[in-house]
Amino acid sequence: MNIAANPVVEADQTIYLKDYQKPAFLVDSINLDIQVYADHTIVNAILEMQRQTEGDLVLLGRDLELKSIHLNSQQLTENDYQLDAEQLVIQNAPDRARIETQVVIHPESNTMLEGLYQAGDLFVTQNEPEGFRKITFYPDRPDVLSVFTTRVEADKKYPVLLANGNLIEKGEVDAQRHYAIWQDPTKKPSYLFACVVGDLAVLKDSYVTSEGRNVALEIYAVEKDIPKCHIAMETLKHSMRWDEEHYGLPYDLDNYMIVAVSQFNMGAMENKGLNIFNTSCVLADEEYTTDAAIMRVQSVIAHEYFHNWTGNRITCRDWFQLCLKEGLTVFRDQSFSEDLQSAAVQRIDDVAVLKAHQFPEDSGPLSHPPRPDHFVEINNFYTATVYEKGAEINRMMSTLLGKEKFRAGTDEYFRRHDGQAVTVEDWVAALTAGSGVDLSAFLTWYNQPGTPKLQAHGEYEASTQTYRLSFKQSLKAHPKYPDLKAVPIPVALALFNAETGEQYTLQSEALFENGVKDGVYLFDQDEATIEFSGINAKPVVSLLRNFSAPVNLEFDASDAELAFLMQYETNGFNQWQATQTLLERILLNGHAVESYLQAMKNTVPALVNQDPLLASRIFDVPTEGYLGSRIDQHYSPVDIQEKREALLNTLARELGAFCKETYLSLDPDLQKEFSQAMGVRALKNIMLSLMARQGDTEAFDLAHQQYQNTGNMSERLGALRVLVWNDAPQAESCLQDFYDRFKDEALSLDQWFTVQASHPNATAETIHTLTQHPDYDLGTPNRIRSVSGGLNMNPVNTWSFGVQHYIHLAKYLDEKNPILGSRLLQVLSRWYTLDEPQRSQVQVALETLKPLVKSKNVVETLNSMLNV
Ligand code: B3K
Ligand code: ZN
Repeated sequence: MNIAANPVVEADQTIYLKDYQKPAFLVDSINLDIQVYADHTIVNAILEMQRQTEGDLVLLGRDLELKSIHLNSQQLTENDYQLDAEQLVIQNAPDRARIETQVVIHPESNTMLEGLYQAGDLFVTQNEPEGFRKITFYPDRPDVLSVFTTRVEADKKYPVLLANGNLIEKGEVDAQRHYAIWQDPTKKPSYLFACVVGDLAVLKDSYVTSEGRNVALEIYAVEKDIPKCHIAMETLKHSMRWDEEHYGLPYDLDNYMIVAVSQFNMGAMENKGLNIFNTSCVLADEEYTTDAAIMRVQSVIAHEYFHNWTGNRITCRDWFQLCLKEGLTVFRDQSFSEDLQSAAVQRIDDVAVLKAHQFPEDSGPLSHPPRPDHFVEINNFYTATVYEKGAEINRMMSTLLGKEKFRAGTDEYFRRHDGQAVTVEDWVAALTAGSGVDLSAFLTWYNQPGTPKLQAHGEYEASTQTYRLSFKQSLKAHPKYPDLKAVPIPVALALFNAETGEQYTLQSEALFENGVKDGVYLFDQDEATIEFSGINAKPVVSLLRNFSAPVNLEFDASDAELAFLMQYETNGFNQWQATQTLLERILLNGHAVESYLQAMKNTVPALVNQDPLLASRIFDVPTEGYLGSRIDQHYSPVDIQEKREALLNTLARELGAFCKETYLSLDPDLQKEFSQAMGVRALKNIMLSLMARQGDTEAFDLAHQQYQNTGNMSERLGALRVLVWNDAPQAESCLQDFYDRFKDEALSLDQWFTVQASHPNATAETIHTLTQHPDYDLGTPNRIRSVSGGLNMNPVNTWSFGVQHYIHLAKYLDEKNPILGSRLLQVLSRWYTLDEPQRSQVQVALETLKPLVKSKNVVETLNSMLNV
């Protein structure tokens, strides 16, 4: 009998990419029989295994109570195998091995939300990356692909019994219990296995693929949430069409199911034909969820659907290759979202996330290459670097190739590798072969950490009408990666006539020889200079248009030139980028605020009518967290906050009349498109918050009216935020009203927690009160995040009383839910950049946590964080 506790990190448990070995045995098929009871679950498994290479037969298993094991019908005794907390090993196994096991597991007490677990009245699975080994003994690694047949049996009080593939049989066991048998025709790795047992309602639809396959679509949720599943269903159909049209990829099964679960560690999971979703990523309804949440639902639905090809049909050889499937799938879902709304705003939002999370991660103790070469706990590597920087690498290659060649490359990838478990090298090789362009230099991006610095310097020579642009790239030294190399950087650029605002055409033979093609220069050395001729006056230059590479750009453009770009740049992303660069100079380098204010006054009024969504983003001011990450020396969060507040107050004062006028003139109900209405709502909320900064009671009245007169969550929450954050007299009654309206709507109630936790003047007492509230629940990650995430919106609060909050959670979750515990602890990873005495205070708090935690997840994160 084997009951292993949560594994303790002993000795060195580091796993290295260089040690990869093929598994000795593959699995042709697996028959699973899962019998769910109230206080235990019995899992019978039959594995038909076949030798592929020399070595032991290794079955991975964790927290399993082994009842029996047979090899080719012979019962094995404890002397026939070696069993420890992680694996069962049979030496000298025959080349064909039929392994039958029976184990008992305990989903009812599984708080880690990994493997099979009970969430309220529902039993669900989460097996990526290594959860399947908590269900049965199996070679639980992504390069073992097998055909799964699953029998699920449970009490009839759970009418829904689901697993991957097609339903081939269902029936009664007795008066009390029933069963269903599912077979998945496509071979898959165990991390894509899923099953669900519960009492759920279903929204049904169908879709006919480009090949004429009729696919039954089903979204399962609790009855009262079914009306909130329509947007997800429409998005699913849209994604299916989009993948056919853009990548030539049709769906391959007769059904596609999605199940909404309220207790889930991340956003969603792409299990083959049976996605499991956090309710926050599937339920979308203007009354209960915000516009931002609706956009997220659309992107996650598309993301999981796109995994069917990039991840499922072609999977990863090992977990070091995680960014192969995640980076490519994020790039695909970002492109999909760019088609749904303003492409510029989608890019702005994606880059804002990259800069706010990935850049700081990559410059701190948790920095790692998009494809790491070692890890202790793979769950710690579902990071912004793997996902977001991984996506940027694909975007760079696609920018360089252009649409047609990129498509030829992806076609070749799917042609070569369908049904296989592959590596990043395989991907780049297929793209190269299909497009005819050698992309092998991009492998460097996958293999080294850090955000490259790109320095650019321009010089204009009037006598020859020549403009010269010099580039230099560098990377900060990294102790673990001494051989850092130059990377290929596609620099999308435009030159503008400073007098007329017109753009120069950049199509000439000479430029082509310089390496500039279709407005993109591929800079792939340490240093280089390019020349533009026929430029009749000193131009204003816009670099990295659309953020064509994930680098830190240092370009000596003047503030006036940035202000010019805010007004005349035709690329919406770079228009926004110019505001952000200017603001960073004002906030961090003491530049004067005037050119920014003037440019805002020149730009915004026209934009408000043309593109309210873009106008709303032009009001972005870099977050305190991002600004902190841009300071090289030690810094004080309070200083940054004061400067940022002062800037916002100036903006509010200068644009006071404009804000009010704009607020009163805009009406989201007059917009036809969702994305337009969303833009108007976003802009109105910004206007309201700027007005309220002046302590203007009229602004409070307007917010109060907005709160009361709307049925839309973005409007209601925007108003509530303004009232609560400014301690308006109406705040208390609106908070109470919000609670009364939404106390039974978990996602809306999460917002109620967040709005209070993110109050700029929140205190330890505020957080204590929220975490003691009867609706606070340590078993529901969304609820934990609603407070922890809200608190972290204010770094001043995070780094003062917040430290104890995160440390306390990490300690508690270390045992209960280490995946989440490790993630929350990472909020503190930049402690070493603080001024004294805060730096030492946080360090002591982290050191104190060290002897108190045991899980690989939290221990690895804590060790890395302290090792700076
Ligand atoms: N592949 C899953 C993530 C699994 C995370 C495990 N800790 C969701 C996604 O990226 O689509
Ligand atoms: Zn993914």
